[in-house]
Order: sequence, then C-alpha cells, then structure tokens
Amino acid sequence: MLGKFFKKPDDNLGGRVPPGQALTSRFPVLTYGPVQHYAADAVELKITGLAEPRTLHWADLLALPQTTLTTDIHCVTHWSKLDTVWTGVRVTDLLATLELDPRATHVMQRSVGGYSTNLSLEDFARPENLLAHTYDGQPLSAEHGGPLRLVVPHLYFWKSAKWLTELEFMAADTPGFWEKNGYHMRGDPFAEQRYDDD
Ligand SMILES: Nc1nc2c(c(=O)[nH]1)N[C@H]1C(S)=C(S)[C@@H](COP(=O)(O)O)O[C@H]1N2
Ligand SMILES: [Mo]
Repeated sequence: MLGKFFKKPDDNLGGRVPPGQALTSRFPVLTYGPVQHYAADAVELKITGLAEPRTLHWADLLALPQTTLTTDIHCVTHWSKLDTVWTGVRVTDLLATLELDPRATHVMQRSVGGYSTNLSLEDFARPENLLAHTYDGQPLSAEHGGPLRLVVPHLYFWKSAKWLTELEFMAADTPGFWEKNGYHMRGDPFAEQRYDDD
C-alpha cells in the first residue's frame, strides 16, 4: 500500500521514473541500525586496498573542487524522489588525486557503524556521483548520512553509503551488507535489479 505521501506517476515523466516506483516529495530516512552522530572535523575517509593508502580529513575534502548537482534518487522500497540537490566532491575529482593499482575493478564503500556496499569501478567513476556533505544548501543531516555520504544516483539508493569512512579498492566484486542479504550486486533501478535473482 502506498501512503498518502506517495504518488504513482501517470507516466514515467520521459523515462525518469523507473518501473515499480512511486514519487514522494518528502525525504524518507532508510537506515539499518542506529543513526550515526559525529562532527565534520571527525570525518576520516580512508582509501584502502588496491590504491596508495590515504586518509582524507574534512579540510582535504573541502580543498577539492566543490560541485552542486540535481539528481533523482530511487529506493528499492519503491519510492523515488526527483530533483534532489546535493553539494560535495565529485568522485571523479577524488579519483584524479588517487593512485589506483591497475588490478582494481571494484570498490567497497564502508560506513561508520559497519554498513557496506559494493560497486564496479565503472559505476563508481561516473561524473554525477558525489561525496556529498550538503543537501539543498544545508549541511547534510545525520539521519541522511551527514557529515559525509556517497550519492550514486543511477543505482538504487542502498548503493549510496551514509557516514562514509572507507573506500576499499578490490580486484573482484564482493558483496556488501544488503548484497549478502539477498539484494542484487549492481542494483540498476531501470532494469529493476532489486534481488539477487532479478
Ligand atoms: N551507512 C548506511 N548507509 C545507507 C543505509 C544504511 O542503513 N546505513 N541505507 C541505504 C538505503 S537502503 C537507502 S534507501 C539510503 C537511504 O538514504 P536516506 O535515509 O538519506 O533516504 O541510504 C543507504 N545508505
Ligand atoms: Mo533503500
């Protein structure tokens, strides 16, 4: 059942709404386990695995180019939200500063609290992916993953780790938290890749 805040669109708005999704103008919070609370100056983003190891702190992230993008987001629990506005560091701008081992083909995002989710490098290195610290011009709230989360808008939103603390580069695709629990390894909403047998 869709609640009153969710609306089945009459059409897919020119291909923007994936199959099986309803639109919401609210911003639901989807978190497995507790919300993590910590200050921006406690942010540490560790680069591990098949890359020159590095730890980026808040000032390092703010010293990189800052980008604001408007994107649609799609949760596997059937809600989509159009035109969300995020500010942060493009993943491509971060990658330009890293030394990756050529054997790296995938990356694991890890969060404070233990959440994890995997991506191929191709899905990770897209120009619209952001390490986001700001939503709609305001500091990203803790429940939505502040101080720092990833936003990977072309995949279901479980592929966007909140409270991001580590990017581990890997030579193989390894399942993260939901992927170990029955969700799809890639999670393309337009192909309805919800569960591992989709
Ligand atoms: N660390 C962490 N990141 C997470 C999750 C989580 O439980 N923990 N949930 C994921 C899921 S299933 C979704 S739909 C989005 C929800 O983001 P939101 O709460 O900002 O809407 O965060 C994703 N990232
Ligand atoms: Mo989700």
